[in-house]
Amino acid sequence: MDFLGAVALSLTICLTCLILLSTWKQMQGRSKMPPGPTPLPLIGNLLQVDTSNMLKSLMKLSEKYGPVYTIQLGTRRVVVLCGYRAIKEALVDQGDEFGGRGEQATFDWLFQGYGVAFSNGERAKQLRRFSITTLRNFGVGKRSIEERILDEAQYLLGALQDTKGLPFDPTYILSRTVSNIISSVVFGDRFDYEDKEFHSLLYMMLESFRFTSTSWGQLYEMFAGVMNYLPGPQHKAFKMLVGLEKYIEKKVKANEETLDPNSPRDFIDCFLIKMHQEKHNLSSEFFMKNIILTVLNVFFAGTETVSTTMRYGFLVLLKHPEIEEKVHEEIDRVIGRNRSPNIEDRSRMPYTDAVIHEFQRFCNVIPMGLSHRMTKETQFWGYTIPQGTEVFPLLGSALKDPECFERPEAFDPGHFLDEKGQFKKNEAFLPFSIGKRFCFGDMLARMELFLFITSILQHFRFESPIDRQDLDISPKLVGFATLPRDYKICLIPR
Ligand code: D3G
Repeated sequence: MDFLGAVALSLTICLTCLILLSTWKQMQGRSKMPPGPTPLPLIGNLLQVDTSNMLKSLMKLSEKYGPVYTIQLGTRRVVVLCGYRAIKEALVDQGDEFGGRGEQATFDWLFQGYGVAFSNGERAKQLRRFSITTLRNFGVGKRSIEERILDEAQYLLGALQDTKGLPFDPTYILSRTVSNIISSVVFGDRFDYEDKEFHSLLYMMLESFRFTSTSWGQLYEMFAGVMNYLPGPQHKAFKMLVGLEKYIEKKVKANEETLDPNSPRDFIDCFLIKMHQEKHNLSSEFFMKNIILTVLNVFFAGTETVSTTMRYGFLVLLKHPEIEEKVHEEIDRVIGRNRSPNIEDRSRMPYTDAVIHEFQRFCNVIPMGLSHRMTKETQFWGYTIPQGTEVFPLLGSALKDPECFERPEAFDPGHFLDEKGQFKKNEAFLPFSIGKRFCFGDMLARMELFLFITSILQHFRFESPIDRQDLDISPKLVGFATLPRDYKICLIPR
């Protein structure tokens, strides 16, 4: 056999082995798992999904395979939970078993299992408890954070005045304001709106968030192993994440040099103090890598989710001025024009509260939630799910569950109002997920949404520079996040 023949033969053998190995891995323990489409070797069920809208594809597959099914996404075998009931019975009723964290390939590239959001086991437990306590100590859920939000709202109103009623893209004005709240908790201070470094942090967050929501980003979710070695936009996203990590590392170092253990200034100080207290504990989770990456989790999640929801919400209001009008009416009646809103107003403003809930439901900011993982082999709905299997709770499928919402595809604040116009809860409202790993920034997010939105609408009304008919409120990207289309808005003082 000549040399080329030998090469061809070895390649064929290698490929055959790879295919056999992949098929064997895909089949392992599958018989008792939830049903699902038959995977092909190497690519799994790639051909059955549309990476430009994974939520839609996965919901469509559940019409055939039911609310609990198995899918092979490239190298990952995933159990999909579709609809409120499946999500609740898994994440709440069997919370311990479903409480592990799965992958988010882009973010995992940097996080590698460290930091509060993408970790597992004892690490996740310790970091989560610490983060919740520390946020609370810095006023989250209390009067002091309310005051911080209202102060920031004044800066926001100033920036909005400066637009002089001319059309502008609201993305960065909103993200600066929202980010300053979590920044003052984690870094001890707000940023000036003109701060160039702040702009670059916001750009890095938005761009990496955007990447995870693109078709390419979703392809990376399936084939991270190979795509790490191929050129493509994933490398730009990595660069953005490294930029964020470097900034936080710098802040942590600066805090270390000026630390007074008796008066912590921010979240970072608290973490450093904890690290000191536990320096003799070999199994402590409070070390440098976990500080940096936990701060990055909190900073990122605390910026991008709320600002995307507000940006999407304002586009919806441009499309539906009759809804905006009713919010104005309620603000004028309950708060008036002469004082700032406060959090107690919310319970007296059922319509506004319903509109904000409907923003969150309709915007569906994290449509497939964060991936979970089975902590042990578990029986669920008559199936056996092996330990380590990933689970996608399709939060978007609960938010658009036709059993729970009358017109799931429409924007309708009536979803959260009873016949008397009072606020009506809905158990399928799960934008923050549920169970052991639900979002612990929920209170902060809800406070920000209420106070920022009412502050803006107390002082301004919205106008669209283009014809309302031409505004498209369907999403631009649906992947890890849902992102609205680009638009411009005019804010007219009222
Ligand atoms: C993104 C990057 C790093 N850490 C957290 C996130 C993130 C975005 C949205 C959520 O987490 C869900 N709370």
